[in-house]
Parts: sequence; structure tokens; C-alpha cells
Amino acid sequence: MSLCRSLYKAGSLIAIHFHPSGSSVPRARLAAAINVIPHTGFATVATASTSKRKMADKLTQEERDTLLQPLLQSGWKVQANRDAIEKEFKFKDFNEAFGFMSRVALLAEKMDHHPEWFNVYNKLQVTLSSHDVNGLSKRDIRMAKFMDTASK
Ligand code: H2B
Repeated sequence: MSLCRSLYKAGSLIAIHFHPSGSSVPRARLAAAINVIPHTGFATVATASTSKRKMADKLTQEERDTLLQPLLQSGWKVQANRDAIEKEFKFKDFNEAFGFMSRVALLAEKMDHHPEWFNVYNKLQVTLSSHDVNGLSKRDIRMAKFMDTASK
């Protein structure tokens, strides 16, 4: 049974990005490139070219020590059990909260980088992480900064 079929049978929905040149990814590399998104049952598969490109923007330790600092000061927290950052935003009412979400949604579509969020009336809990690199990337920093500015 192929790897993908066995994963499918295991109940994991797989989004597979095929290499543009059409070259197949060796089975072992394919398995290695599958990133399971915690708590969602989803996974994405990045092939060699996308992995290289995306890995380029995964935060290095030095970037974590510098780029994350201002965000930690503005209320973002690094999750204990996942390479992700989270923050709760509180607005005047639902209208303000949803307006904020709409502005972020436009950026998310432009960046092709989407937040994980939960909204109840005027409160919004946001988690940012880059599924394709299974951790924090510069895209998360950019989106967090935008959210901090747009929520003021
Ligand atoms: N958002 C986040 N946070 N991480 C990703 O890796 C990601 C995304 N990948 N939005 C995008 C969509 C990809 O799944 C689509 C197919 O382009």
C-alpha cells in the first residue's frame, strides 16, 4: 500500500504539494517532508523545492532572540508544547473584533499565511505558526507585527 494511501487510511488528510519539475520525491524523503499540524489532523507535504524555500524563512535561533523580543514585550507568548506564538486581543465589541479579523484576513490571503484563531464576541485568541516548516517563520513575525499595529 502506498505511503499516501496508508496515511489516508489512518484518517490523516494530506495536502500534497508536488515538485514543479514533476520529479518524484523518494519515499523516505516524502515521509520526512510530511508535517502534521498539531491538534487538527491535517498535514502538509512540502517537496524539495518548497522545503528549501520555506526552510529559508524558518526562524534561526539568533532571529528568535531578536525578532521575537518586541512581540513578547507586547503580550505575545511562545507556546509551551508547540513552536508557535499566541496572544489574546480584546476589543470594544464584536463589530470591532470582526473588523480587525477582516483586515488580518486580507493580509493572510495576500501572504498565503493564515492565523489559527478563536473569537467570542469582543475577544480573539490568535495562534501563529508556519505549518509548512512546522514552526515559527518570518511570516509569523510579520503577521504578529501587523496584528499589533492594526489592533491599536
Ligand atoms: N498558513 C500557515 N500558517 N502556514 C502554512 O504553511 C500555510 C498557511 N500554507 N496558509 C498555505 C496556506 C498552504 O497550505 C496553501 C495551500 O498555500
